[in-house]
Amino acid sequence: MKMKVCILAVALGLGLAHHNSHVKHGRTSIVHLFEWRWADIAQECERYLGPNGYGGVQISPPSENIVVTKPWRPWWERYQPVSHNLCSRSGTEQELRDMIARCNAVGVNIYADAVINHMCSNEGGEGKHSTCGSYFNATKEEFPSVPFTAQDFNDRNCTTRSGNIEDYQDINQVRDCRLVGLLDLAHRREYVRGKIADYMNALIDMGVAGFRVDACKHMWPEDLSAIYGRLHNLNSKWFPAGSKPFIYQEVIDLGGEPIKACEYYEMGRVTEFKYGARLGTVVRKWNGEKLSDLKSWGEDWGLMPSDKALVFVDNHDNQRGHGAGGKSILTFWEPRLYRLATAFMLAHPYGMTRVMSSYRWNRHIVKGKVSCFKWLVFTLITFCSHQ
Ligand code: AAO
Repeated sequence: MKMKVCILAVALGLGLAHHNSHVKHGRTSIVHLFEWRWADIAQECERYLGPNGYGGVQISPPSENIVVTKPWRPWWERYQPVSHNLCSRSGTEQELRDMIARCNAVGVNIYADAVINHMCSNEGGEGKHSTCGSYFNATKEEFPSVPFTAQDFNDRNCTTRSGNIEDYQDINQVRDCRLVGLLDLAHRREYVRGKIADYMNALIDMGVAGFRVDACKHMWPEDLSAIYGRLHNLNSKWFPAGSKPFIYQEVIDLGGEPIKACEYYEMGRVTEFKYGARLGTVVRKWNGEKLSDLKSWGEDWGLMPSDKALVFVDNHDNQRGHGAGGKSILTFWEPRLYRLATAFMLAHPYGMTRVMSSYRWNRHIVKGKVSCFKWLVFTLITFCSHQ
């Protein structure tokens, strides 16, 4: 059954057109500058990344997103687009354009995080609380800046009562219902495919070298293939004529679900989540494993083929308890083991490697909430036991 699924994907695929990262000077790694501002990324390319041999940067989603206040602005609002305009907390369209040109000039490629599976949450309300001030109405599924209207969303194809994904064992739900309430675009529609391709092409024309495509598990491979097929070649000012954009697709496949990473191999690289999870167990010396066991590291450990994999020790989700990976994931909170794992990843020839550059946050705020909760429970129990 597993083989059948993957052979079908190969038949639908576009060959290996989108697997070349176009990194310059034989470089092999990229870095995710999570939530960095465009102006700072430009400086970082010139001052550090170029001189130190980084091949590229994954930038945070550049599209306009909803502004969430609860009461502070969460990082994850950037995964709730309301238009394809290019202004965000990272900067203006002009700053984005300037950064791409300056990074390209020093041989550092830019890969944009493309959030194309959905728009904002169904609870996003109505108004202009968006990063460029564009009006939208999430309740009515109206996004006039694109424009998308209710018919461009998947509601009629979703069979769950809530409209959300309720069971990851049901492929139709995973791809046609809403991921945590995010309004799910109907990629079967030519119009929707065209609008998404226009957005990605605008970035390609500006000079990006490719994309991390968000939430690919939640899109049908044939729809993605149709969208990728509409993409322009890279800008010949910086890349050889005829170069196709590099694509790496976020698919979380740790086993145990019917949707497999291999369904996406032929369309681009795929994020290998088993890499960080498994490397974490070895570096932590769980299960009695030793670093020397890593001499067979790679496909022999159940990882996907090296030329299909985009690998990382941690990512922006699992370093802060979102997404998947589990307790073995190493992050900057454990600096000694994290450095060790990152150094191993960079030295080892498996996969295309991505380093994480994030920021520190105050974990005590969350701990404070837990403590308050515990205190409340304790008080209630004490109170009730005295009644
Ligand atoms: C926010 C709020 C939500 C609210 C929503 C709408 O947090 O409470 O409902 O807004 O108002 C990010 C944040 C989300 C945030 C969202 C929108 O992480 O918290 O929601 O922005 O603002 C799934 C997807 C995967 C996705 C991941 C987070 O498959 O694509 O969830 N990652 C990307 C981005 C991420 C972003 C989005 C997508 C949305 O990287 O930053 O969300 O654009 C299983 C499945 C996975 C699934 C996980 C989590 O994993 O396999 O596919 O990921 O569950 O639901 C073991 C298993 C493993 C399993 C895991 C967890 O490890 O082995 O398979 O347990 O059960």
